[in-house]
Amino acid sequence: MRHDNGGDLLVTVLRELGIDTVFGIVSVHNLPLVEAVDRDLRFVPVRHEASAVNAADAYGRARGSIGCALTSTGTGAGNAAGSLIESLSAGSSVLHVTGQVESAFLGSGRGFIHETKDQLGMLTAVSAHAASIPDTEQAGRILREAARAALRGPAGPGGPASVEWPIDLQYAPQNDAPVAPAFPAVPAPTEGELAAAGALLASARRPLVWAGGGATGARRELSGLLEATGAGLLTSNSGRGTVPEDHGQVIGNFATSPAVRSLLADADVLVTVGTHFRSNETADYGLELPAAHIQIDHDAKALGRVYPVAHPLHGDAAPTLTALTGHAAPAEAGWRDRVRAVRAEVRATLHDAIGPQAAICEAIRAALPREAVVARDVTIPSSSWGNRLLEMYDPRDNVFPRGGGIGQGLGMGIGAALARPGSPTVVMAGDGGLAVHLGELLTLAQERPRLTLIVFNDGGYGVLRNMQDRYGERRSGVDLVTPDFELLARACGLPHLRISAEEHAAPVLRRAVASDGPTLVEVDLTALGPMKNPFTPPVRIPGR
Ligand SMILES: Cc1ncc(C[n+]2csc(CCOP(=O)(O)OP(=O)(O)O)c2C)c(N)n1
Ligand SMILES: [Mg+2]
Repeated sequence: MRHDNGGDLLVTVLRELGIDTVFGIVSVHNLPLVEAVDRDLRFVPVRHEASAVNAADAYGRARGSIGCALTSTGTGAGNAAGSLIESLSAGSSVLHVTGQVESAFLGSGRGFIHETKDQLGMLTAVSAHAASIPDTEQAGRILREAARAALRGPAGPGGPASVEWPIDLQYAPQNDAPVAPAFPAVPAPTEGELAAAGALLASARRPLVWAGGGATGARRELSGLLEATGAGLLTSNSGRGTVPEDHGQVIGNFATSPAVRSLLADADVLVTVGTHFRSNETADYGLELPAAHIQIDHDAKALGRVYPVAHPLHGDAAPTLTALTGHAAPAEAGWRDRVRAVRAEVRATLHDAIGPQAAICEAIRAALPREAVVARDVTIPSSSWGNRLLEMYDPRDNVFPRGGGIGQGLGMGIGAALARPGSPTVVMAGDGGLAVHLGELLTLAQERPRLTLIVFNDGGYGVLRNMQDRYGERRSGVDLVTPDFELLARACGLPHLRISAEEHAAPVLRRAVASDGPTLVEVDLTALGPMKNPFTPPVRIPGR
């Protein structure tokens, strides 16, 4: 099939992927792509390429599929790098298409506009897959292969895929022979491995399960295992919502809490599914887990990488869980109740510890429909309660930077809100994280999605301020000038509401979430009052 130019071909490929909205910044090095997308789909002009990738990433996460970002050559592609690192860390699916200088000048060092040294090398370093389009015959194949590589699934863990496209080739007519890229074989454990792991599971009297982001495709299967065994479910942050968090056996993202540590000490078998055991979720790998450990992962390298494993099962989560559940037996009497009690205890303890912020947590949940995205930047309210206490019922609603980089929440929220226009989206951001990409307030004002942006304003990088206070160092680099958010919102044409006392939370959030457009809700943390103890992050300070 012949296409008039690269833009038309890109639209064809995006339609195959179910993508209707693309994020980016227009440039002389992507004009044909942006024009075709704007004509046939929806092009969202964000204000920084990093946000284009964040928005595309969250668009994919919110739909359980893939998003697309368009950037320019050189600085534009470089600006995207930090957010590609986030997507790489998350294994989330982004097709990033960027420009390149005219093919005649590639690598010539003549200073062609936007030319950069080894752009493909840079993209290779920050993407799961990177490729250059060399001619007008192979562009379709290369774009489809990139999308396939980006998608999580039997083919691999997924991640960002970057494609650079010389501008002369973008303008040229394209020949396309659509062929679906072949999928490699799905790994599966052997019958013997399953039987041995199954025998251990059958003997379990006090079982626990731990689910990570690799389990999110196995929602039914995971629920089935909980039902058959009476096991409690711990999750990483990424695994949240795989089984809805109002299920009585879901303890959730509380593994390092004292009550869960003692539950883990009493458990006799642990089944883990698709998790990295990241440092923040295992107290820097110091958390103790049962030795009778069955681990399921479709990445062979993950098996036993962090914790010793008695039964490594190399396979896809859903079929492997189904096979394993066939061997399961009910836990001892009382274990299910113990799990429920721990579930209630960890929640009550955290609720109490966060003081007046608990009212905001409750008000967000009460204002939102059951299925709605809550995108979270790296701010104390996210790290303390947003990542744990605020219930999630579907992993697609649970959007946060898995690599922990600040500044990505608003871009992610915009992408998620445009991916799911039928429901409201909430963004939780700190004043510091929001400032990183403050320009995206203008994207918000322009696109007007159903998005409530909650800014937790404490006049600086609160979490680092707390660390410096706690460890007795001077305050360095943590106190920030923050804007008058009411004036700022007005300047952008955004409604502004304020929460400065617990009793404001419910009415303000109800009103913001019910609106059919964006609202900036500022939480005045000084007026609201402190948490019981200043929050510090779960990181080890070397030497202390
Ligand atoms: C890209 C990046 N740069 C720096 C950091 C270090 N960092 C982590 S949290 C944080 C403070 C964020 O401030 P704010 O958004 O206001 O949230 P608060 O801690 O005040 O609640 C900083 C600077 C980071 N995580 N990511
Ligand atoms: Mg702050």
